[in-house]
Amino acid sequence: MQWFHDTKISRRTFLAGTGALGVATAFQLNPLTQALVNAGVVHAANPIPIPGSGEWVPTVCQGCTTWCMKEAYVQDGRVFHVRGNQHSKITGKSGCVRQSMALTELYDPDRVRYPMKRTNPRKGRGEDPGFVRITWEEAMDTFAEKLMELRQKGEPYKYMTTRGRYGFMSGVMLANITRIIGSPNAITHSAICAEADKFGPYFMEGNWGYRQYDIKNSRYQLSFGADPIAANRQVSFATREWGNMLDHAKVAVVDPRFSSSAQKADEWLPIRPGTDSALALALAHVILTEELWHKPFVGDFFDGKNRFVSGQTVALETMVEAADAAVEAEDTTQGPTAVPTFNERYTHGLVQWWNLELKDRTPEWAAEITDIPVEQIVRVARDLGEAAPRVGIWLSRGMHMNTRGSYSSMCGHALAGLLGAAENDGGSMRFSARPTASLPDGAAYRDDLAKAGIAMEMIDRRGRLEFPALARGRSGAGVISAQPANSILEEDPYGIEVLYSSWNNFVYAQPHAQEWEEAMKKVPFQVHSTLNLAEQSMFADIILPASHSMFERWNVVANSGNGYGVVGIQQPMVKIGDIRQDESEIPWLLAEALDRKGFSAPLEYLKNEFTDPETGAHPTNGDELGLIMVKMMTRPFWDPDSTVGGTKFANWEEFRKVGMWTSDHYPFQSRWGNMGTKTGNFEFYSETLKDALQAHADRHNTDIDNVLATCNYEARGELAFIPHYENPVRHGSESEYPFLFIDYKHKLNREGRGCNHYWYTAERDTEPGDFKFGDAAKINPVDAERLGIETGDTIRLSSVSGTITCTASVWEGVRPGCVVKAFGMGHWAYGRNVSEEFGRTAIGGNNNELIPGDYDRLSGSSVFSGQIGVRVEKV
Ligand SMILES: Nc1nc2c(c(=O)[nH]1)N[C@H]1C(S)=C(S)[C@@H](COP(=O)(O)OP(=O)(O)OC[C@H]3O[C@@H](n4cnc5c(=O)[nH]c(N)nc54)[C@H](O)[C@@H]3O)O[C@H]1N2
Ligand SMILES: Nc1nc2c(c(=O)[nH]1)N[C@H]1C(S)=C(S)[C@@H](COP(=O)(O)OP(=O)(O)OC[C@H]3O[C@@H](n4cnc5c(=O)[nH]c(N)nc54)[C@H](O)[C@@H]3O)O[C@H]1N2
Ligand code: SF4
Ligand SMILES: [Mo]
Repeated sequence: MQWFHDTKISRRTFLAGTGALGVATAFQLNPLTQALVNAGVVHAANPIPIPGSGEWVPTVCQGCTTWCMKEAYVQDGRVFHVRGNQHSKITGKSGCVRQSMALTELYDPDRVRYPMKRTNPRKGRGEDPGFVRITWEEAMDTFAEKLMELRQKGEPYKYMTTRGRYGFMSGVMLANITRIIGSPNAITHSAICAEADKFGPYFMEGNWGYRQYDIKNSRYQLSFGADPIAANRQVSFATREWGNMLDHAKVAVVDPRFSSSAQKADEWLPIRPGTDSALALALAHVILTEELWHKPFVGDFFDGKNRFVSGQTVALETMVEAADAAVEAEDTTQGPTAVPTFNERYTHGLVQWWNLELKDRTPEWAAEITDIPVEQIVRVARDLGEAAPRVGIWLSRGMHMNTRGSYSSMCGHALAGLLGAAENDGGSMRFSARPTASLPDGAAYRDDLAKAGIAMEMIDRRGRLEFPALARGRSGAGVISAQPANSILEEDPYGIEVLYSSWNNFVYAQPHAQEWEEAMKKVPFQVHSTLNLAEQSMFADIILPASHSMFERWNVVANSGNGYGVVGIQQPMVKIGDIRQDESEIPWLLAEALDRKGFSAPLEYLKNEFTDPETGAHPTNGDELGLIMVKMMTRPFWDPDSTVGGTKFANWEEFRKVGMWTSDHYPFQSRWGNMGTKTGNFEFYSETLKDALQAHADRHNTDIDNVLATCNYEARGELAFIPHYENPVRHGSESEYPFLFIDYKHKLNREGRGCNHYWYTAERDTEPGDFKFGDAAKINPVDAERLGIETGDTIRLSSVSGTITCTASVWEGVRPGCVVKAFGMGHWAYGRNVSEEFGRTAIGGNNNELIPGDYDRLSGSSVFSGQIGVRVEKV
């Protein structure tokens, strides 16, 4: 590969004490160039690259879950620039503000550049792990030895892998090899991400997944907490199109925080936290009483007369006189007959929903609960009805990652059904098909020990009575990402003795982070595959320096937007230090190390099952494995004999140069009547959920009401199957913790990654009310005056979970009674820019030390929003 260079940058790692900030330059550089030199992006001696002599190499950004198709400009073995892939029908060459921060992650002087081992056996905050450099061979041999000890004890299930962000090849290392070793415990971060987001869409329209929004053709966007121009999953596309969209669509943003999107919206609805479902139900109430539903999708009353009157039930059937033909024929056998009062077209259970729930959910009722005025609720409902079906209903973690959030998700998404916006032009639709080929799972390589191991209960307790985790409608099919900490501490179902964490920082990113810190002290042997030393690393015994996803590895990543599904490849274009590709080289090295210890199954699996589709060759090392996996997965797109639609390529090399495949445009309305639910229709009364709950209850010899009571939901009887209101669960009493905490993603966050970056801290004030270099907790001036707090004061925030210290910012964009704070600061161990003293002291505080450990158990999700009580005190 001529475009692959090892730049051999010999910077010392953070703990070895790097002096990169002090790069000596013989001449004065302007501040921007100096910053680039400091970050290692350009050479001090020759800071200006010769233009035009490099090349654009396609790749994919994974700075957030938008997963944009990109091109990186590589010259002289360095990456200088990133832009949208010119072939992308979602973004073209454009990109969000964070795309360039990928470069400073790549060239972060604090990156880990070689494997290390811990020399201090004591684990805990403030303990210096005493990392020292080791070889890859020693690292992998130690890892393999620990796994072999577990197998020798007959306890391979005490091995756990955790993953945060990932590429599509991650399953080989994290799940398939783990199962060959004999553990079922491949734990993903999905349930601290947004599983509740999928709950409503699945149980109403059969889509366990996120949605794309046809904003180019929409006439109304209603956001429940989403801030699409700053976060969520369409950021580059939304930032490009939002301005144009404002010319033809109204926007209403429901959020206790005056978000970037709210600032550009027609309506801001600063809702009382945790009460979104009341608002959604009241909107539905008005849409029905005012006959604003989309009849071509939902249907109509048999005689066209609206019977949805507040407070009144509607009969499921109505008696009608005999048909005229029977009267004319004097056929007296045909008396009055019963017909459905409402003829539903592509939906199911509208009248039951109305009778069981909606008839009483008036705007007046909702106004009391939500604090949103009746007139505004009615106005938004009417505008939605007028714009239907070209309406986007945008959900977010803020509205559904709460204790009863599965039902919030249903309440919100139900509006897409009523307005005919589901799977429709100008509305929202599931992700487009992106038919990558799957990789061989290695089942044939599991011996009896492995089979017995993977039959053990999983560490996250999924499927227990109190953890239905109904992903895709199956009891216990979803992950409960936060639960392992508790399981480890209680040794129920058992303890974990070997942990491999890949691309995650659970000690920082998990709610009630203190519990992860405690649990990690208890796991005797841990490996962290990471770019930077992070809080998670501080508990690790072995550090594996991983490739940067965008520039240093082979992988496949797919996404959807603007009606197109896209599949892109990441490819190695540079290499910093002695790193390895996390999803191909690291599994290969582990398999080799296990082989050296006499356990050959993982290596046989990799050598036998993976074949280059062009040459038939098998891999002989991890880099080859990476390329082969990419070619195998993407074959449907470049094999000339393939029958999948979308972009056509003649061969692999042609595909590699473009770097991405694009599907045909989304076929709107094609799923109407074929939704993938039990009835095939959009289920306002979810027969699909009824079956799933019944199956879970049967598994535990109980009834559905008991499942709901055990899992802390209020619904009993048939309410369980429809979108309905549940009172928010408040964590902490109002007297002790009078404020409610609002956590959100800063527009510069690249999940937990780009944070050790000068721009990240220096430009934090790109969110209004935030400070440069600081960690702001924003409160309303009314509250500030009452508490005698001014901007710049040091304040202490406390909740039932813990206490953090940060800086007050008095800002009108917060609903009174709330504290708004961006996720992202409060790292006690990351890098020089984001920790006050690495390994000990953070700048500001981690929101997750305030957020309690609680669940929305039907989806398995962790709680991050709803009503988290906090106390605010001036220090
Ligand atoms: N900038 C940026 N974008 C990202 C990411 C990132 O790190 N940075 N990460 C990506 C990832 S991993 C994910 S999962 C998605 C998540 O994207 P979203 O699901 O959109 O969720 P969050 O960004 O976590 O934001 C929560 C939002 O809810 C609001 N909120 C809080 N409480 C309430 C409430 O009670 N009601 C309402 N209506 N709103 C409330 C907050 O103000 C905030 O706007 O974003 C992705 N996009
Ligand atoms: N309070 C609060 N908590 C949150 C959220 C929030 O909005 N508020 N968001 C939640 C959400 S939506 C998510 S998805 C999770 C994310 O949380 P995690 O799943 O823990 O993921 P990250 O924080 O992105 O993981 C960061 C780690 O991965 C390493 N890393 C970065 N790039 C790579 C790579 O290419 N390869 C490898 N091997 N390692 C790499 C970094 O150095 C760092 O150690 O956090 C959740 N936690
Ligand atoms: S940070 Fe997110 S939105 Fe921005 S370019 Fe990367 S993947 Fe796309
Ligand atoms: Mo996420």
